[in-house]
Amino acid sequence: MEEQSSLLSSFEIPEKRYSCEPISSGYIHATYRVTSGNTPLYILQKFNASVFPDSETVYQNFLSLSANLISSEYSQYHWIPTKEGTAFIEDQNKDLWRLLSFVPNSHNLESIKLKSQAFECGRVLGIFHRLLSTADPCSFKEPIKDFHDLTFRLHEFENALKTGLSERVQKMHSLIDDINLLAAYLSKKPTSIPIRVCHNDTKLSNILFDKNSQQGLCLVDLDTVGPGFFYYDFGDMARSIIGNKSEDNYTEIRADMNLDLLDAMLCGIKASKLILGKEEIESLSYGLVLLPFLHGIRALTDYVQGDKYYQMSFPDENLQRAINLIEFSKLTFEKRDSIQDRISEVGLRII
Ligand code: GN1
Ligand code: MG
Repeated sequence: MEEQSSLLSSFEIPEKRYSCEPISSGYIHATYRVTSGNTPLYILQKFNASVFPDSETVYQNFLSLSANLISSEYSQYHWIPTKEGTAFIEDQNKDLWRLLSFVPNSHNLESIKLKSQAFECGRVLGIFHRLLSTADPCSFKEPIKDFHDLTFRLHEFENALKTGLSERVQKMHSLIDDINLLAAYLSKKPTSIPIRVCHNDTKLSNILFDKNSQQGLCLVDLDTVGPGFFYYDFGDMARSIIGNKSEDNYTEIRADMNLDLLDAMLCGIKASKLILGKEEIESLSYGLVLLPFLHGIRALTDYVQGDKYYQMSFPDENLQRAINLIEFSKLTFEKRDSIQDRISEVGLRII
């Protein structure tokens, strides 16, 4: 990790002996935890500029967010500039690196076991949206165009089927019926939903908890922030909380979900005092079908195109992940009515 340690001298931080260890979760950037002694202090990342070609937009969005997310938790999460005052440094290979603060005494969870944890996740999501409810979504540029746009993602997928690796198209064939069924349902998009500033990557691993109190602290990994619908952030978080099987669990167990955890997450949103519109509340079960589907389709598109987008740890990872995600989307599709009933019963705050 010498290369990483030497990069640190370019950033505006105290001169100390730091060590860097890789963090393997995350499919886009290469991430390292920077410690001094046993204390984690920073997150160093080799930034994936082919996924985020407009790195300046990512930085500007982070600054705009920080101006709106006024709370003690978010004030601990910052982007540390270089000694020259820039957001990134470039190494000899022209790769960009950036440094973020490690929120003190925080950790993230691999899975949710307790209702109290699901409640905290919902509360963190609600606070994020409440703090941003007066921000102008137009002042946040989309870092990746059409990121959660179903029509665009299906179009990419269909192109991949025509131009991708034919032996891989064969291997994924058994998923096509489910994809068609879900795409038909999802094509009737909810209407009259206001555009909000959304996080757009609210999965469980992006939620920090306090190590001692186990309280939820904040959402991190803000690169995908941009205009969107509340049901995106709800659906992405809920899918990663209530499922019995994470997207990268490649064991044989069947997908299942725990609706008591969904209730708890909804109670957390209610406790955050976030106010939603009636149509937004009615769109939440749709979001819980949409988000796993979108991630599944994207993983499958990448699989068919030869694994160019996501970082992989083994050869068929994209296919395996897509199978998990599409299976989960189908489950939430089949249970959509009881899911929406539970949502209504919680009595979220309505405008
Ligand atoms: C990517 O790298 P990571 O894990 O933060 C992806 C998300 C997906 C996720 C898979 C920019 O995020 O959309 O949810 O993989 N981010 C991008 O869970 O594509
Ligand atoms: Mg991310």
